[in-house]
Amino acid sequence: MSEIQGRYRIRAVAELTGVAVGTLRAWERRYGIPAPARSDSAYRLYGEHDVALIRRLRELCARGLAPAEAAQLLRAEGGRSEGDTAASGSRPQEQRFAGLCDEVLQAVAALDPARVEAALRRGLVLGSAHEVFAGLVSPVLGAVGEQWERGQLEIAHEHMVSTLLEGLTHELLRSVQPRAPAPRALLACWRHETHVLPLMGVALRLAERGWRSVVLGARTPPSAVAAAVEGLRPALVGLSLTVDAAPGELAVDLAAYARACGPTPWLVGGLTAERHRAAVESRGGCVVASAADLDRALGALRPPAARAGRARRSTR
Ligand code: B12
Repeated sequence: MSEIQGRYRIRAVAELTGVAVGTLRAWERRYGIPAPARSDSAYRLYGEHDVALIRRLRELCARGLAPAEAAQLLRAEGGRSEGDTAASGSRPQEQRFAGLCDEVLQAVAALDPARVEAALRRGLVLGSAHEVFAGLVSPVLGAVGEQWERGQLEIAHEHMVSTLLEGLTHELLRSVQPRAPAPRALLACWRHETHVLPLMGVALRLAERGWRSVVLGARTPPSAVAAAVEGLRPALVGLSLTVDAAPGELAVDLAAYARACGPTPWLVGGLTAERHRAAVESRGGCVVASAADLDRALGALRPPAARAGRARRSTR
């Protein structure tokens, strides 16, 4: 991959972003995004910011926006990439999504799926896929849970919004999954677990970190994890546990999941995972209690591909 003083040539950028060379040239010609520097011999030289902008443009197109609309949106954002947003601290996430969360919740209360979906879709362009999850999907689910506990919403409301959010998060994930040869994570819910949305949040976070997830989804028994580990040889297995298992059952399950993962590193996360830290660790797994924990765990197993990529670049 050709990189000159921290800058990439167009073929390297095509490889990094999955956007064809011709499309990169067309976006620059038509929309001025990005506007790479030029070398003395007039080659385009893209910086990290340019690469981030291209990824964002690609992501918006994959979410159904026409390239011209996506470019207009990026211009309106001031050409900020996701990293810049975090760095500048401009317009905090909660502010960006606050009005929309309320709108979604009102539509949920009215049992109006079309309105829920319309509001959610407006949120899709307000941040990266993971920001949409953290800023909109997760708060909506939390609020629905609270309103249900207070008796303000029925199970029907919770089911309706969960169904819509499942579709939406799968769509988001498709739009940001890194291409091969990205390292692969296998994600599954504990064998009695139906809360699959937390797992989708994990997949979106992993995508942002350059991992490609295969999501097996709800109620995945150890035997299914074993078969998938055998067939896919993932670099990581993630198991999600929201609802506690019956006492006694968990220990048996843990032993079976540990066998299913074999030498593949495995993480357990979710609402009730922390309670089982000692048991998980005694079987060789690792409990992840926060996003920072996940980043640390990923850092520790930073995939061979990335290490090789860095090494390759530094030799030039
Ligand atoms: C939506 C929802 C549902 C939906 C699920 C839809 C779906 N497709 O996922 C439906 C309606 C189906 C449902 C069913 C049930 N639910 Co429910 N549900 C919820 C609700 C409202 C939101 C959950 C959610 O998705 N949160 C959003 C995400 C983002 O949550 P999160 O945990 O923060 O996820 C992050 C981290 O935990 C972490 N993480 C999670 N997994 C993993 C894995 C790895 C590897 C890593 C690294 C990180 C990680 O990363 C995630 C993303 O950032 C909560 C209420 C609440 N306040 O949480 C109740 C809640 C979770 N449900 C609950 C219950 C009891 C049930 C039922 C048992 C009810 C019943 N009696 O039938 C059933 C479950 C049956 C079963 N066996 O699983 C309880 C659980 C209590 C407990 N801990 O035991 C809650 C807390 C409600 C309550 N207050 O009582 N539910």
